[in-house]
Amino acid sequence: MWWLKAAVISLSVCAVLGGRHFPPGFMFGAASAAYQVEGAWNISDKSLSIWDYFAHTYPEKIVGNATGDVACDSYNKWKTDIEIASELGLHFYRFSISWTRLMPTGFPNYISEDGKRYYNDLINLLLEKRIQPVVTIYHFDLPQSLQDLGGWTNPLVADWFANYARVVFSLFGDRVKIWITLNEPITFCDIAYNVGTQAPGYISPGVGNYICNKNTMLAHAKAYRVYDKEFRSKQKGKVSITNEIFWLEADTERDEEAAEKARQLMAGMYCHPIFSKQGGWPPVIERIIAEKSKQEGLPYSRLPTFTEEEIELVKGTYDFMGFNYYTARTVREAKPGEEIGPWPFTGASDIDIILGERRDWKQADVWWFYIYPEGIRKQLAWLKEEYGDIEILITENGCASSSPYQYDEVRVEYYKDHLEQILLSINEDRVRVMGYSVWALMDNFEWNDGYSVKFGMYDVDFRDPNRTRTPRASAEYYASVVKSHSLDVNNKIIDEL
Ligand code: PNW
Repeated sequence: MWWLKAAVISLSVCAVLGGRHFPPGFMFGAASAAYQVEGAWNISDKSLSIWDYFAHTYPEKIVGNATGDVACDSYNKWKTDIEIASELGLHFYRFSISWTRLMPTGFPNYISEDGKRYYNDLINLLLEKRIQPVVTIYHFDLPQSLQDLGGWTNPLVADWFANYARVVFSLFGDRVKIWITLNEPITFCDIAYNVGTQAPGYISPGVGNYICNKNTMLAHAKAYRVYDKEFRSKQKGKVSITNEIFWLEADTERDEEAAEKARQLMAGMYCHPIFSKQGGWPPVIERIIAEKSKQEGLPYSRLPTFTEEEIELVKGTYDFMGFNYYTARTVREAKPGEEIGPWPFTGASDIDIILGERRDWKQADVWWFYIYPEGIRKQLAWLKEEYGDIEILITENGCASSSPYQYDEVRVEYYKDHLEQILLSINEDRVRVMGYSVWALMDNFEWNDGYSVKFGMYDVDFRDPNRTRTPRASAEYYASVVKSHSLDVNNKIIDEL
């Protein structure tokens, strides 16, 4: 009965290794975004996006007056990008499409041949190298011409976006099977309109952010419905949205209610309309903003309501859930009269909360970045509890640094600690995590931080016209994780930690 023995041995090997192994089919990837890497901002028939305009018009809002004019020059260096993705052994590469490169007028009356060629080349070579393209349709770079018409605060933006998405599906959907409609609407609604540091740079806290929030939900939903009706049966892909969520933890036991309120604001405003059974806004937030608006003498809520039809349109428009995780905060109720800082992400002042950090959370050398690996597991558990047993793709996770160091042991440790927590989520909490993507494949234009903040597994030399990419220790570590499909890796970096 040799086979029985063999079976028992292999089962016990699995049991020993199981804890450190990722499930079969679990996908490892890395990510980028068009404006952050492509450069070639005015090449061919490409028109201006809001980030082209913002970086050129308000250089003082970006560290070192940096722009994405050249960035990593991925418009020309895309083959090198695929080479390094290949070197890492990635199962997928997540990149985004530049709306203004593909559809310079913003509308589907004109498709750029050059834009079409660029993304076709990229997708085809990825597939040739057996790397699955995971495509974000929108990553912060709205056509400036649509911004001039109000951008994300004009309700028509939902149709503009759905029409753009239709073009993208029809051109690339024969080969792209995983789609992210919008990346982090919280960033381009809440940061953008609460503090004005992101394009388009308007400040309208408590008003613009909520209008934008509603319109992103409709835009995502309309694009999803387009895929459903016109493409799904032929193309058989999956479509969702990606949200960025900080894990928000009660400061003390007494603060649990405040923490839950904060989660409903940060996660709920962008998840509840899509992923919950009821749809619409998270009730607690809808109620609070309505009350505040009344106190302010408004005859209606600053939070635009969803009609019944809109609730139905948006509800259930997902095939999985995209989730970006970087960091965490503590939450407590504000004391009466206590000033609430200009916290960019939330209408924190609308819900009277104060965010903080724990002393034992290590800080990466970037101001907003506290390292709390347990937060990713807690957030995954919360999402499952709140919205049900949905497949989750971790579309971004990674560590910021301000130094270009080659030996980036903080980043290596960050990946290892977060991947350990993800394994616990999968094995203990039974959360269906389908894959994991590092932000970022290489250093790139980090929005307001310009090139001063780095996330790359590859260093990019931005003084070199060649934009040479050089692997860091984290690249070597990640490649060994991907290769062994586990955290049991022979890697001297880990031994030295
Ligand atoms: C994400 N914050 O955005 C984006 O998807 C990427 O484009 C970006 O490069 C990456 O994270 C790293 O920042 C964020 O202020 C923007 O907390 C802002 C914050 C976090 C993430």
